[in-house]
Amino acid sequence: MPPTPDGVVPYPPEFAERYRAKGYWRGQTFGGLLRELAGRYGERTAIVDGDRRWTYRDLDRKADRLAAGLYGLGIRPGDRVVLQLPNIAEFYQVCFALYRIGAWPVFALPAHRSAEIGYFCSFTEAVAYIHPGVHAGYDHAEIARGLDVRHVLTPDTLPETDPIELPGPKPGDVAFLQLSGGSTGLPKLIPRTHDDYIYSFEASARICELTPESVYLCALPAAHNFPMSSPGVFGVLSAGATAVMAPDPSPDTCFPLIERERVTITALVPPLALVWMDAAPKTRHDLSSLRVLQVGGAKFTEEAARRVRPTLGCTLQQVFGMAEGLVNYTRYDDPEEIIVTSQGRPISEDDEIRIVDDEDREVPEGTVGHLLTRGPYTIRGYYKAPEHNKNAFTEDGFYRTGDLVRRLPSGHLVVEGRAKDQINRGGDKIAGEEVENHLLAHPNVHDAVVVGVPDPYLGERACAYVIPKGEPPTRAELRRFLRDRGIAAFKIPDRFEFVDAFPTTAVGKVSRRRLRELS
Ligand code: OOB
Repeated sequence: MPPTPDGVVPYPPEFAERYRAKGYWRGQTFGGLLRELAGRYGERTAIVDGDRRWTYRDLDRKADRLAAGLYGLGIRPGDRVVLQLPNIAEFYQVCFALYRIGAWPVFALPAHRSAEIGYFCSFTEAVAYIHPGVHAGYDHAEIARGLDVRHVLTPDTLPETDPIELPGPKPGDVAFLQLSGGSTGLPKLIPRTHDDYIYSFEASARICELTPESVYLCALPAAHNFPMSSPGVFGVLSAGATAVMAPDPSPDTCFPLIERERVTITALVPPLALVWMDAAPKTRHDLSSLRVLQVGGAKFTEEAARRVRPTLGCTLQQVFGMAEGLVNYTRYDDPEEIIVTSQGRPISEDDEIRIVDDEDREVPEGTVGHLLTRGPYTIRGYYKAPEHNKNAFTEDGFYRTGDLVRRLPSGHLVVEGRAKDQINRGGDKIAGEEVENHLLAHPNVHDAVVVGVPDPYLGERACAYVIPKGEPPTRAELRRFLRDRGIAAFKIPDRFEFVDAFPTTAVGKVSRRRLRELS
């Protein structure tokens, strides 16, 4: 499918029709959904943030008031707004306000700095940047100073006014732009529609058996797809349950919250799950309410997976998902062996899975191959990226995930590795090329390649191989240089190695594989 003039590749009509006919896309928008929920669960607690407790009605009203205020500022349907908020209640107020207008949030992570935010603003021609002010010791006003946007807002300056009638978007319209982990130069943006996203988190909430009594702790950054929709806070809200916001994911912060709010389910990346399992036996806090620990974002080792039940006394649920769409879950009633050794099976019967060799031929069942997927909540193209889309999608619309998997007879997928040039640093995704481009801007760097090297705690760490020129820079200088370029701290390589030349492949390209093996 060719992209529409707004840079979005639509679902082909015959697929859209099928997804609607099968009831996956139920023709609802985020704004309409919140109104539905406020009607059904009005006085129940939707969001807990410190001492603040917002009911469903509070959230609905606050979204209406902010939508009116933002509209008053001139924010219109289809406008992009770069949103960089941490785990606070206003995150959802802003989301729903923009959804009600039909403006698109662009979900930046709290760790992003001026390089990333500047790029998101210029690439999407954003009209506004919403930031937290000083957060985790960093003043985001610094980023705002360098931006060319019409409005800069913080939680203290959100313009609430009396609600107005807004026509609102259609269910098939794009609701927001999510970030891809990326494997090439700059992060790609992922357009998700109201219809497709609502399906993915409502179905996830059913798989996770959420009820109005469930209490979800949002410990990972709220802007990430995992705590947003798998089932995440949106799935939690769709079930009339309660979301508790954790300012950071440490046991010191989260264990008291679990005890105080009687949390039943939460989601972590593997390195945090390890930290929690170390801390749990020593804690004086009562964690007995916790029924499910979801782990995903990166491969959870079988050895660690086996320790979840004995140390935390709850069920492990492995989650293998991607912001582009497809999400796999182990089910609560799966055999323990499947839960600890697989990364789950897809949400939907209409998630099409192909496992292929380098020539796109299906591999024999049970062998490892490239995972391709297509389905009712997987995108058909990145935003404004027609050239990149030619490689990232097959002609018939399958997304090339870049993951190497094999399938068990039960349909569960086991992630065996990755074919894309992406570093997965404990769930934080780094495109080597993006960091290389920054390093190449240094006057004493002749060439640089950044690869992932194995790490027992994070799964992978980033290592930069650098060919210096002239006066060789020190490691500290390169770290400072990258920080001054304004990139997120998690992208700054953990290690720097200076070399005279890079190993090459038979055709003379730099061999990332051989560089990885060097370390
Ligand atoms: C989640 O989303 P993204 O977009 O940050 O990253 C997606 C990539 C996948 O393609 C895969 O390479 C890796 O992250 N990944 C896993 C994994 N979960 C994600 N690799 C091995 N085992 C897993 N369980 O990371 C994401 C989105 C929604 C739910 C959960 C994770």
